[in-house]
Amino acid sequence: KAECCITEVKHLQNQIRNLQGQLKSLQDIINKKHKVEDFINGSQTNEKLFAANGSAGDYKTSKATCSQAGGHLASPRTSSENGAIQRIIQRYNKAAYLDINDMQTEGIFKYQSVEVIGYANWAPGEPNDTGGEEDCVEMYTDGRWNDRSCGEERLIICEF
Ligand code: 289
Ligand code: CA
Ligand code: CA
Repeated sequence: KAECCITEVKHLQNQIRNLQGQLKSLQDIINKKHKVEDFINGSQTNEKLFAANGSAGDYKTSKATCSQAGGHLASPRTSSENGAIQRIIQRYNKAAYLDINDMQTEGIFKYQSVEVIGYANWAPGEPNDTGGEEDCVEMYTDGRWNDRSCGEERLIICEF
């Protein structure tokens, strides 16, 4: 009986070693892919991968484009995510819409039209709702936000 158990334990130990090896290989592949994404057109935090392919559009088009790609229009919830999006904006030197708007109630900005924002990085004096028609939010190359009309042409950055 004892012999049987020793054999089983050894077998299990072998399996664990194999799994550890496979895990290490997978981690190496993921790390490499992260580097490639960063090198091409992506930028990431621990949680999210942000990406652009150079295409541009107004807010509605930007949202639809990201949704078709299986993601969402970028909506930063932390300064680290804000920085990751900013890096892409700087690479393309073109401002981008965020998935944040105050369409429902003037002055109350929400993520994806649903949840009141818990993080913001407004530029000085913003949001100012210029002309009473700025319900979308763009990020400048310095990472600051400006409320802006939704019909401008902006770099499309999606999050996955
Ligand atoms: O149409 C007004 C916009 O172009 C922007 O003009 C200035 O940069 C600031 O007043 C912004 O708040 C405004 O969104
Ligand atoms: Ca507004
Ligand atoms: Ca504004």
